[in-house]
Amino acid sequence: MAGEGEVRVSILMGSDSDLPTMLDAARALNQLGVGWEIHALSAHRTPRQVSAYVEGLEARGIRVVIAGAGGAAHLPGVVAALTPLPVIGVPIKSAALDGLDSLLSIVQMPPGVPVATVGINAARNAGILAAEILGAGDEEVRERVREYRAELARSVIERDERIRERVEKEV
Ligand code: RP5
Repeated sequence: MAGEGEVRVSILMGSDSDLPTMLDAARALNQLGVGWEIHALSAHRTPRQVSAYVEGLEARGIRVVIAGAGGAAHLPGVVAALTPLPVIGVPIKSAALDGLDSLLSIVQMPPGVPVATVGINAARNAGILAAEILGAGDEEVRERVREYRAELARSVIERDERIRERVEKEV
């Protein structure tokens, strides 16, 4: 399964149970017109498949990896260890520790092998960040990110106006 257009982002997750959260990354990339592919492979349960998959990414035109995992969330770090492509880690909210375990597992990488970590369950931000990374070298994507930000600002300004109308009525 892949998003529309040239596939430049890999969305990876440790389990299909992460999918509901990770879909937000695909939605953000669709909105910004960036093609993606998606896989569920585990650093612990399928280490060889992870390695084979990651080693094929560059040749297939992938430029950024988004990797989500929960608990002992080693997938983003293992992917970063296997490729020079930038890796964005998404800590998945876990049942036992509310995702703090996932966050710390992903963010505390050793010097030399970084993972750009977003907030717990913040897969949408991971999608936006992936587009921004691509946008650094692609003016069209950069322009779409700029338009998205302008739209975001418009919606905040609109809500600011509405909140004052509400306050005038209610106070
Ligand atoms: C992690 O373990 C996965 O990323 C997932 O968040 C968590 C639980 O996996 P399942 O037991 O639901 O497959 O590796």
